[in-house]
Amino acid sequence: MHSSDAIAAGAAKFPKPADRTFQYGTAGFRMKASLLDSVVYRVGLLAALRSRKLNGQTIGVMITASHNPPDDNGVKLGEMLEASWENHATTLANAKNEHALVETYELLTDNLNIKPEAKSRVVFARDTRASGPHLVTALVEALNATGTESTDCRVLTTPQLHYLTRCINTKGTVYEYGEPTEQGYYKKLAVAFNTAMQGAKFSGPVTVDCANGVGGPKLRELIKHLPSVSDGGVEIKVVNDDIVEPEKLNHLCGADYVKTGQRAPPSSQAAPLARCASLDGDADRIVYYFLDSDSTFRLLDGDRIATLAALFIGDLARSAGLGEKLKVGVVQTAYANGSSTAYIENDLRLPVVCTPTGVKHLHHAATKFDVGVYFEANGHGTVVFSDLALKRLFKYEPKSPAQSSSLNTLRALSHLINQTVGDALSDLLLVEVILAHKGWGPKEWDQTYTDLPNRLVRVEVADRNIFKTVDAERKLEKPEGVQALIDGLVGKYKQGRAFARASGTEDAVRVYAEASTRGEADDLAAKVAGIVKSAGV
Ligand code: 16G
Ligand code: MG
Repeated sequence: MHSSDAIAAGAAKFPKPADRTFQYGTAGFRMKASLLDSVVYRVGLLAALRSRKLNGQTIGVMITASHNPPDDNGVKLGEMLEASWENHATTLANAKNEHALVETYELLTDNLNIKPEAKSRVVFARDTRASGPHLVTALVEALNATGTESTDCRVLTTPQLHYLTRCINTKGTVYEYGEPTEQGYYKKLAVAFNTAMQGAKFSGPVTVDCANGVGGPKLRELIKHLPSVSDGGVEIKVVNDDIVEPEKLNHLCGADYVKTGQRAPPSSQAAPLARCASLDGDADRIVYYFLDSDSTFRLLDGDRIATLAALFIGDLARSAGLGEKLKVGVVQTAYANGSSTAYIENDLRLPVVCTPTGVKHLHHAATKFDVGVYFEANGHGTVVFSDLALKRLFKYEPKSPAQSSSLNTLRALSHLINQTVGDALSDLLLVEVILAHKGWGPKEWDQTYTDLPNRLVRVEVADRNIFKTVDAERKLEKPEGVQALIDGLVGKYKQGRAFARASGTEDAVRVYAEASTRGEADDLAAKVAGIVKSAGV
């Protein structure tokens, strides 16, 4: 069959719901799984186009809705798409029937100078949601219709799929990333972890809540590759790893539950001062927390992981003799607590860059540093080493045993930390390594600086799209006059800071405020929310 006939025939099996308009956002497409058939089919077409455009480079496609409820699902390309390709995704998804779709597909092929005869290759995976296997059939239909060579990697975490894609695309080059298998992923992490742990010692277990998602079985698999507790390994207690009952996914557990509600999952049995961590539904996000001696809940979020990593890596670079040659920098968003930014700038003496929300913005900014540490407060993040930094790191001849030991740890970290995207499993091991080296429990980690009290408010308005931001989302440009009102308020609060931005994933505007006391932060947030509400009607 001619490919356009095949594409039309496939599309007819997965018709677009007439009353829906879809948009490729920061998290790809995400919604009720029952609405996604046509969208996934069209993302399959997009992946084929993208791969042909890149001369047969392998493209990853992930079917997941991360921290959303079990009935939702979503789909996104593994790489971080440029805005123009997000628009192509949106255009394909909204073509109203199979004829319009074929027309759009052919138009894109022409406009983007894509050679229809070029090879296209896709690898894909899904999380543990019940709707996953059915959506995979829509994806496969599109890949077959476009003559794409595809590999079904079945159930994986999002970062594992990113890992595989990078391994495949770098195989046989100087940038070879690793063995392109799931086992290869565990082995790489385990070897790096063992090396990074030399000279350090664990105290006590870490309990990891896996949100009843794909992180559960994958963490259990990873543990099999790590040294046992009797051999000095870290004791990882896995909880909330039920993937048999799909309705349990992200229910009363997981990173989003913990971060949004600032509370431990009700299932948590951890004793005071014991380390706890929660992953999200596709394991690309992690937060830590603990109960203080008086049983108050203390969150160690993405800001804390970033500051811990920047502190440790900055010290290692200096003690390895590479302080001048490895410039460490930190990337945050406006949601980062003001105290964390002050700590990085004033105590760690490292530069901080602020970007708009969304992993791709942070990732991009982080690649500008030799070693770029980036985390969103919600726990998405990683540390990226530039090619030049890696070259310096692996070429450098240590001048003393102390330099040599720091150098070994730093080299191991460059393998342990997932370079493709934030990875909850890799980040977990990174934090464990650092705490073990420093001999710190969660309390010592928490005491590095004191968070400013803050409040996040969700405001529903008639049309959130009228709220336009500038300056990395820290200022509102539109509606006109609103920013002046916010500025007028903020000035009245000690250490006050507030901003409002339209959510990219929900139909609402989010308001963030912080100030020197709980009462002031709450008051400022409520007043800014009031301003947004009146501007949004
Ligand atoms: C998406 C983003 C996440 C961001 C969140 C903000 C990726 C992979 N995910 O989940 O980084 O924090 O959106 O949500 O980029 P919001 O726009 O609703 O506040
Ligand atoms: Mg996620």
